[in-house]
Amino acid sequence: MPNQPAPARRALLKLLAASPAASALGGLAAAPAHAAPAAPGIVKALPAEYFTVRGTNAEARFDSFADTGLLTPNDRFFVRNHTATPVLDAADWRLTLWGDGLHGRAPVHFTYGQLRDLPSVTRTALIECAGNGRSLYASQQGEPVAGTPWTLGAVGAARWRGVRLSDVLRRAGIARDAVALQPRGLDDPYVSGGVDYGRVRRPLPVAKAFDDVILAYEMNGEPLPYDHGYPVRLVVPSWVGIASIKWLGDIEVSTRPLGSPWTTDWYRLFGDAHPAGGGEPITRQTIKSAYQLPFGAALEAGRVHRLTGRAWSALAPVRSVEVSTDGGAHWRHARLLDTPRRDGWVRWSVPWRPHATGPVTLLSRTTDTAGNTQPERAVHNTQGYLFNAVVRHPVTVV
Ligand SMILES: Nc1nc2c(c(=O)[nH]1)N[C@H]1C(S)=C(S)[C@@H](COP(=O)(O)O)O[C@H]1N2
Ligand SMILES: [Mo]
Repeated sequence: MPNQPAPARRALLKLLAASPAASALGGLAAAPAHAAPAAPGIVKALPAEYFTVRGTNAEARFDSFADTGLLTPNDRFFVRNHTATPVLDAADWRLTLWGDGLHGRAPVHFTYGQLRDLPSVTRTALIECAGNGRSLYASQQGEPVAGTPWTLGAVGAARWRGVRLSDVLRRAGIARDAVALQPRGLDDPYVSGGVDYGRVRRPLPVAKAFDDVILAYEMNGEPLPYDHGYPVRLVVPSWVGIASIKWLGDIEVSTRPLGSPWTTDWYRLFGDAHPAGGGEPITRQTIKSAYQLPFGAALEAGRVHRLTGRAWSALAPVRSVEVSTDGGAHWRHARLLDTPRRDGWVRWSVPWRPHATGPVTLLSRTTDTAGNTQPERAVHNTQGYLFNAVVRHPVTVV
């Protein structure tokens, strides 16, 4: 991608130019040189113990979630940027709604202050990239896929505060026959392979918008961080991360179905197991579990280890987690440490005393209350979305 270094420079210049922002971020300019490998275009610090930088994105290290609670702290939350974080000012930001799906057909604007004055709601939801776990298609199933080679850390849970999208749509005068919305971000247009795809945007059915979508301005009790969509982002619970448009600038409201490259070229399933020309645009995330342990961790023989992890399903609350410490020959139940909820994850633990030294494969398998269980293999698709298989987690007993 020819434009990578430029956004980084631009973001930094924007950041330095925005003096209240720069002082709010305190030590950034003064950060010691050894602090962190920067990702082009990401504002926050990315210490190597918490993040792996992948191009313009930063994956959270899943093993590092061991010392976090049910919510992922803002400074530990993964970042998925198509281009670069724009450092925006809430004072001159506004949201525009427009399109033939509004009664008056004239655009309607909301300032940041006007949104803050609407009734607020707070809810916990995971944001998880559609491609979370993508690299396991190759490493575990021998199937090549295209896209950012995430391991399991393109997911996080936060408590979001904001306003219901339905409240904003009603106030804007949404027409009875409106069927589709298209929220769009204010980050730079996405250019790849010499093609300008325009600003990041993806259609959302009106039915989902009226169900549980919020326009969030707070994340875990703080104003949204720049990298996570300041001043306002969409949070679309249980859907793939791309639906939760950051740095929201405008929403088209339409009486006809809408499309964008994010529903035609990407975020649908292509490949032998799928309809020719691709499946329907993907919506819901899937079911997963993971150990909070580095791949290849060394564990001492002859003593009891408390293995911990997390399990989540976008389809229904988690019902149980089974683990195997012998490559899948025997399974037992892990203890769930949280009450399973929709749109959240649960922490789990299991004691293990390994005897023989050598390599071992740990497995974990989530089942949810709708009866979905992680399969042994995920169904391949060329872009590596929706990996849901039981992960084979290698460790060594020493
Ligand atoms: N405007 C805009 N919104 C966006 C993106 C983006 O690049 N630009 N990335 C999307 C993708 S692919 C994901 S997975 C989530 C990631 O949210 P996060 O960076 O806050 O973790 O944001 C989504 N919203
Ligand atoms: Mo994503």
